[in-house]
Amino acid sequence: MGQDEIRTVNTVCSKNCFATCPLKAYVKGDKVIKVEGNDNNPVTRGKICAKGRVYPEIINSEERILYPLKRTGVRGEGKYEKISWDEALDLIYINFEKIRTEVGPEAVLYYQGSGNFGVMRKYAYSFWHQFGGYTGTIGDLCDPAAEEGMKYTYGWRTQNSLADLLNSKLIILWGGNPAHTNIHAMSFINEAVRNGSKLVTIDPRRNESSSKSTLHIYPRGGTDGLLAIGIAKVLVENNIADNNFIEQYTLGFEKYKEFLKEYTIEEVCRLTEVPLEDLNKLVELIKENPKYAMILGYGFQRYTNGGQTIRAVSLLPAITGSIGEEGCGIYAGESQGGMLKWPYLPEEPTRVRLRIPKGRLASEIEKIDGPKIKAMWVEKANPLNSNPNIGKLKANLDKLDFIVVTDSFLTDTAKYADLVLPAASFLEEDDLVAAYGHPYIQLKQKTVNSPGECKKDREIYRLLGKKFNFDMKYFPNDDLEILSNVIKFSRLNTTIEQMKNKPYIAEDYDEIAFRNMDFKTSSGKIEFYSEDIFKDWGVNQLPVYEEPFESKYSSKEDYLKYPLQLITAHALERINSQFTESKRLNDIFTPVIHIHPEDAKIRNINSGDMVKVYNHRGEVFVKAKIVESIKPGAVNIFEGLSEKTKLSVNNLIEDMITDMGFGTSYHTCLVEVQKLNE
Ligand SMILES: Nc1nc2c(c(=O)[nH]1)N[C@H]1C(S)=C(S)[C@@H](COP(=O)(O)OP(=O)(O)OC[C@H]3O[C@@H](n4cnc5c(=O)[nH]c(N)nc54)[C@H](O)[C@@H]3O)O[C@H]1N2
Ligand SMILES: Nc1nc2c(c(=O)[nH]1)N[C@H]1C(S)=C(S)[C@@H](COP(=O)(O)OP(=O)(O)OC[C@H]3O[C@@H](n4cnc5c(=O)[nH]c(N)nc54)[C@H](O)[C@@H]3O)O[C@H]1N2
Ligand code: SF4
Ligand SMILES: [Mo]
Repeated sequence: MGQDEIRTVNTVCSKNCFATCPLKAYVKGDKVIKVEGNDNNPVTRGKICAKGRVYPEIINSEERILYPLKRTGVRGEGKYEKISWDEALDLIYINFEKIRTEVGPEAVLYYQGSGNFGVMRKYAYSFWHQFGGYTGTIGDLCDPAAEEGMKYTYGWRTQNSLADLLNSKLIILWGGNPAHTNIHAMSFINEAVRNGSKLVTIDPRRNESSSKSTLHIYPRGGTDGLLAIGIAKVLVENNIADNNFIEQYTLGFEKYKEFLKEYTIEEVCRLTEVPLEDLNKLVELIKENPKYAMILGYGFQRYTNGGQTIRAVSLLPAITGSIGEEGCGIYAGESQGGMLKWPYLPEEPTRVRLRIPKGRLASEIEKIDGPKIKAMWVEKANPLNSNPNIGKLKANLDKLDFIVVTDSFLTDTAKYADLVLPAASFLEEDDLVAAYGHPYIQLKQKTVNSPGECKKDREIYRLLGKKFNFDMKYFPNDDLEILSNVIKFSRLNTTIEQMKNKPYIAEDYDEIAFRNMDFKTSSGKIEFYSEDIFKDWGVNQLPVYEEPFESKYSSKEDYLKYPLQLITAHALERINSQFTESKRLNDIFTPVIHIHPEDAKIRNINSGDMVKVYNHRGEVFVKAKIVESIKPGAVNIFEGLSEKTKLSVNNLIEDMITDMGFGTSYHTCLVEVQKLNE
């Protein structure tokens, strides 16, 4: 094919995003010149977001790292010299072998983030298992509190198809912002509303998805569990319940009913700061439409009480039997990811130490019992931006002997590495990607060769396998052959050839979740009362409300100094810490802090003023934007802003975890805001 000819390649956006859009990439020579949506998936319907459209700019960016880099300056300074791959592999070998033999393999912390999804992520274990062990992380920065909370309540997480939202008369969107984070869900919500469905949104911000809602409830951050208890109390006391459903399919309702009596509505309204009138309006809507769809976002689980909150909220539909039919149910995300089985896993060594919760990385890296962490391998992650308590994390990373980061860009974390390895971009590799916002598994096809000396993570491990003299049968070299074997091993009824044009969906996929009322809890029922949750996590069997660990009531002294609750929602123009290299996106995304007029007034702040946002952990500087749409007492800065812009919001946030699942409690955070230059 001539250099001027343009070819198209069907591929997939494998970023950590509910949407997982199939893409059509236009390639000229060895450059991707344009990306658009592919209409071969009935959920995504050819639509992509602005981030998808700037991929050519990102993958052809001049900021990309093209060669292995060895640090020459002090950590964080970003001074590096170019070295060869041979030198880079030698450096890794010398450092890792020394640590492995002198201290033990657990002294190496292997840290994998969510920068890029696909089954190929599992290739890493061909190396780490043969290394004899490692220290790994548990839990996640993302949604494990919800996963765990749902597991003890419904057995697992699944949802009706997004298209089934069109059958709903009432949609409750709770703590989610699909206009930013799940564009296909938002399309279906908008369509449902156009067809007459009512939308209720619940968020301390009237967020970007609430413009069409008939009712918006503004709870105080972290109090949604209590709000759900209040709603349940009014529903139950007014007998707005499906007693047959409760009898047949649930466990522990009598105990739950008694438990509801321990709360008064006055107390619920006082602590959640939701007016009784709003709570009653929502109850009225549920009374009119007892079968409704409830979409659970991830925002309200990012508190120390996140798991119990998910339990309390997700139990509401069970009261009116709003499960297992058309037009109702809980949308909590889904994935066919578990269907993809990896055929190349060496036996797990005994010295794997899975101990560090990602959300507590800053503290635990130092505190861990047994061999101390001496080295760290960071892949598809940017912990010095994405994880909480960056100040502490930096101090602790500085104590390590050797840090390797594989990335395409010199991120805040890469600047702390001793060795930075140039990673191929997600469009330069083949993979199979299972979505978590729709039920399809899609083939991501390589579009172009990587520039410079960039390598896929998988290739890097293969080189290391050779260097360490490991068993090479676990390091296969042909991507399409690997993926073919994954398909066979996972018994998917498809082939690579078919997947080039058609996404895969399991034959037994059901548009209606729980149609057969098959709840995979111990009792086989929806559990209002869970013995297992007490046994496994030591929390109450009932979804008892506990105040978040850092709040106006639980940390009164801090509250006097830092009286605003910080929310760090996800931005439209970012996927977490990614896309900061796009000029086109930076031109339309101005980092700001959203603050309510009342809070701005007492601080003499006007829109556009530079302010300092601070607490005892750190400070960031940002422009103020006064908005009526945020609750007084709360402020919001979108997460994922890099240190380049002096905006690592995670400087301000404690590394605390959720009550179950080892999730991260990002929004459990008090700050003060001060106008600069006064
Ligand atoms: N454009 C874009 N899309 C993304 C991402 C991205 O960064 N950018 N990230 C992806 C990832 S990794 C994830 S996990 C998902 C996240 O997807 P979402 O859950 O939709 O996003 P969040 O912004 O975390 O939280 C949603 C909302 O929760 C609200 N919130 C905060 N505290 C509370 C509370 O106490 N109660 C209630 N009711 N609401 C609260 C926030 O104001 C926010 O509007 O999005 C994915 N998609
Ligand atoms: N304050 C606050 N912080 C948050 C959140 C919040 O709500 N508030 N949300 C959190 C959530 S939900 C999540 S999921 C995390 C995500 O945080 P992370 O797991 O750190 O994920 P990303 O920021 O998406 O990407 C990390 C890095 O991966 C790199 N990368 C991409 N593809 C590849 C690849 O194929 N190979 C290699 N080696 N590198 C690659 C990117 O260039 C990027 O630098 O952030 C969290 N941080
Ligand atoms: S970032 Fe999300 S919405 Fe945008 S193209 Fe990728 S998967 Fe689609
Ligand atoms: Mo996430």
